[in-house]
Amino acid sequence: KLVKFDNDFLWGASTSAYQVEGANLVDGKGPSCQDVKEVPEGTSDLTVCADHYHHFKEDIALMAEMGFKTYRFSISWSRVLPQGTGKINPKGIEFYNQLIDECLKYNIIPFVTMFHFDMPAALDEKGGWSCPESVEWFLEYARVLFKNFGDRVKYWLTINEQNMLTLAGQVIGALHLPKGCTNEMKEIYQQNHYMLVAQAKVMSLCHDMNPDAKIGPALNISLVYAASCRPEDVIAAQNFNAIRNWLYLDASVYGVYNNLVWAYLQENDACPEFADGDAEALKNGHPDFIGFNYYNTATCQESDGTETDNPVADQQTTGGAAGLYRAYRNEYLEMTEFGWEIDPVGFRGTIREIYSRYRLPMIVCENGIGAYDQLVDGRVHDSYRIQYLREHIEQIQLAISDGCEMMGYCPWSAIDLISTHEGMVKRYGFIYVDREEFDLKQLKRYRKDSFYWYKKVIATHGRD
Ligand code: BGP
Repeated sequence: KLVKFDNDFLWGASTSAYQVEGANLVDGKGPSCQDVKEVPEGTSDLTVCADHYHHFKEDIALMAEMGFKTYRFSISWSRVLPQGTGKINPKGIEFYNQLIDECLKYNIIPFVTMFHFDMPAALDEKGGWSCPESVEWFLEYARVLFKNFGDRVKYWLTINEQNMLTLAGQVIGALHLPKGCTNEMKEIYQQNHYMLVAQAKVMSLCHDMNPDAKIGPALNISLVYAASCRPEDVIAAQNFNAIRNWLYLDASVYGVYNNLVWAYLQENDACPEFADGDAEALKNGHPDFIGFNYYNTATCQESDGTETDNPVADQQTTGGAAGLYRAYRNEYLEMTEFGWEIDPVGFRGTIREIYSRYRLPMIVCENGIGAYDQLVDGRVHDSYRIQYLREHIEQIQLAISDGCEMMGYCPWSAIDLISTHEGMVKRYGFIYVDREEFDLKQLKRYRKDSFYWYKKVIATHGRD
């Protein structure tokens, strides 16, 4: 029997600062690693994005019109601390104060990500997450956030998609290998370790400074299928599951390293070094909920000892690890225009698996379809988006009926913004941003068909 969505279910949507705000060097903001990286040909730079920085009132009014109960956005570290540490930028604090207050004006709960791929350039130059000091940098930044916004922000997300950063951080442009690095894998897992420790310490700090606030990770979690019922394929799928998903959640929730991953790291001489107090810090930090992004599933077969660069098995991660698993194209699944597999049923499976392992309430922080939307006579007929989201919402309802605790759903994205890889052509929003007539003062907003549809979904608590 299908269980209804609770009246307090948090319907909303997501954005991230560097992809939506624009104004990237305005009002004292320091550059982030995203601002200084070379803009790949055919994509868009970050100077304007959707100019949410100047349009946030209009944007939040549109979100309120859709009936949002929450808005998941991120704070730009270098807008608040232009050098990453030290001097605070008052204009940055003022901007986020206004953004938060604007949400609260409409009873929209701010759900705030602390770090979404945009390390301040000043810290990035020093090595970013490769520096042991990065733990302290993140703590200092967190203190500034909790102190300035903790009276009104009750939900925090630590690091967006730490697993994607570890598995594909160089592609995202937010993780680097220091010059002369000889053991790439060890280096990457050391950076991952600093992030895990930083996150654990920040969760503890949050509970100390704002006892009524709730905090959790925002990972990209997806079910991993075996390509067949051959036992070797099943073992390969378990390996990838551990490397892709459980490493991060086991560390955040239980404060321990996943044993399969630890064995894999040992075999490759890539175990991270623990500083004094790290093990304790990991144990002490506890999330109140699990935030996760879901776009698609992954499928694996036994490794034949070689690597494949098959890109379709998983959205952003590589084709496999020699000897452990090999990526496989799942022939049962359709793909988006951008080649991402679509798997609503796998969404239910993902939710079930997370819940049975960790028994914590969950919120979906991202889910959606990127497409070449067309604006015609002021309308965008994005029936494909409606279909995609409807099918995924149905699976959440099934998962709730399975007994899983779901707090909310924040598809990607509230409004069109810059895609991590494709620029503005790959759109996700309910609200279309017209950058065609590139009049930067205007960047006119249009309600897509999915806007009206989502409004109805929210008003009817999940029925449309
Ligand atoms: C997630 C990121 C987002 C977002 C989304 C869509 O991994 O957290 O920042 O961009 O993926 O990806 P893309 O923009 O590459 O289509």
